[in-house]
Amino acid sequence: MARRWRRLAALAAAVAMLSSAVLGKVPLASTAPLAGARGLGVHIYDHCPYCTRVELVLGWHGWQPNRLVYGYADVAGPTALIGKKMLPVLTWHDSEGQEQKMCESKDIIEAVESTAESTTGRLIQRRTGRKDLKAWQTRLRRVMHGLTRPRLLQMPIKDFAREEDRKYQMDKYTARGFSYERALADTEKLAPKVNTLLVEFEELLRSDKALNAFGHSWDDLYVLPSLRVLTCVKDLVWPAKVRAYVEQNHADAGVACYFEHAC
Ligand SMILES: N[C@@H](CCC(=O)N[C@@H](CS)C(=O)NCC(=O)O)C(=O)O
Repeated sequence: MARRWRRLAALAAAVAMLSSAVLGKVPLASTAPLAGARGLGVHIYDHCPYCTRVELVLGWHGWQPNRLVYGYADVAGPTALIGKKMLPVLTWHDSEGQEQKMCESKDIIEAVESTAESTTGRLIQRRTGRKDLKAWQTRLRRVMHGLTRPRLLQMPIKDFAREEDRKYQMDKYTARGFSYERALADTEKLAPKVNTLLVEFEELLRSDKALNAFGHSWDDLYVLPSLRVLTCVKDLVWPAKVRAYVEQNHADAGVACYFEHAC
């Protein structure tokens, strides 16, 4: 019986290794996937929250990857990387000069964190599951997109530089019932709601740079990209502490916010 279980376990491990290799990911057993990595490239959409969380962690760890931004309607570019139109993707050459690619923001962040473990140490603790934070995020999600979707199209980012890129985003959300006209007409209704949420957010911050007193965690990685996207909305009033939290964390990572282009 025990031998049978051992055989099954060995088979499961082999399947895990194989699927990892097929997907171009580093097997989880690797403790420092980016050790000796050269020519790091981070392939992103500037406005994408999954991409921002990856850029934050790379930046906080001092990595300065080549930043490759794609037009939102560019299907061929991302597909050439991983076989589907989805970003972020991290690319690099390993210590043997082999090209490596990794998708899924969580996997990329874990690769960065586990590689740093032996040198600078991990920076990101697990998500806490704070109920106050979860409730706040749920309320924000309900009202933020009406403000951000139309305005992101006006930001000077490669994502939406071409007419076809803007059309791609509009078609995507219009097909789900989102109305750009109605959203813009609702600005005066939506902005005060988000302003209230920003005031409430100040109370959730338990240190200047992080949501929790112990430092950065996945709580911050879920929230900071949403707050960054909100920086494209001119009508919002940012409490000083909240603005400092957003600006400082992005500045530390070398990631620009949209404050100066807000409309
Ligand atoms: N689970 C993925 C999600 C990535 C994702 O959804 N990326 C979006 C951009 S925000 C994407 O590439 N969408 C392609 C499209 O909408 O055409 C991750 O965490 O990396």
